[in-house]
Amino acid sequence: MLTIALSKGRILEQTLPLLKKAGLEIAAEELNSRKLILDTNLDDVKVVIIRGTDVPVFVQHGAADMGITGKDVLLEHGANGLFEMLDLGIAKCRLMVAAKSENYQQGNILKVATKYVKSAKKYFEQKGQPCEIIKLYGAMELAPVVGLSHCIVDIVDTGNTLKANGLIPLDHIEDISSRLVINSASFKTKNAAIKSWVNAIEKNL
Ligand code: PRT
Ligand code: MG
Repeated sequence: MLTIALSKGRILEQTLPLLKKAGLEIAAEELNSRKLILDTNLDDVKVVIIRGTDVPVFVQHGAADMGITGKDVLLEHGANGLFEMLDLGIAKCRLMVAAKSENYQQGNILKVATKYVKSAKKYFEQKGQPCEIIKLYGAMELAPVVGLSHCIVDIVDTGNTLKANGLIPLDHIEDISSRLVINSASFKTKNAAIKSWVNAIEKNL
C-alpha cells in the first residue's frame, strides 16, 4: 500500500492532471466527498488531500509515503525525514521582499512581516541586515500599509495583489514551484514502487 499526500487548493488543480498522465486517477465522487482518505483507480494507492503546510509533516513521519507541496512550504519545514525527488514545475511563483517604496527601511532594525519566518530570517541574515520578524498567517500585504512592518516577504505571481495594496516587488529571494517529496524510510522499504511512480510522473512532465 502506498499513501500519497496532496496539497489542496491551487496546487491540487495542477497536480491531478500530472497524476492522471502517470496512471493515477481519483474519481470525482471521491474528490467531492467528505472523506479524508480517498480511493484511487489502483487498489494499492490511497490519497490524502490536506493543507500544503501539513504535507511535509505527514511525509516526514511516514503517514504518507510521498507528497506534493510548494518549495516555499518545504523551505520552512526543512528536509528532516524526507527527500525532494522532483520539481513538478507547477504552481510557479516567486518568494520576494515587497514594500511601499524602495527606501523602506527606517532605523537599524528592519521589521519584516511574513509567514515565511525561516526563509526571511535566512535571507536578511545573509545580507547582514538585522531584522525583527513579525509572524503572520495571512494578509501580509496589510502590514506595511498599517505600519506594522517596513516590508513583507511573500509569494508573488502576477504582482496584482501587491499592486492592489500599494506595494511594489523589490528583492527576489527564491523561485518557487511544487515538488514531489518522499519519506526517507519508504524510499528504502518501498523502493521499487516509489521509483516507478517517480519515473512515470517525470516522464510526463
Ligand atoms: O490559503 P490557505 O492558507 O488555506 O492555503 P494556501 O494558501 O497554503 O493554499 P493555496 O491554494 O493558496 O496554495 C498555496 C501554494 O501555492 C503555495 O505554497 C505556493 O507554493 C503556491 N502558489 C503559487 C501560491 C501562489 N502561486 C500565489 N500567488 N501561493 C499563494 N499565492 C498568493 C500569495 O500569497 C498572494 O496573496 O497569491 C497572492 C499573490 O498572487 P499575485 O498573482 O497577485 O501576485
Ligand atoms: Mg492561499
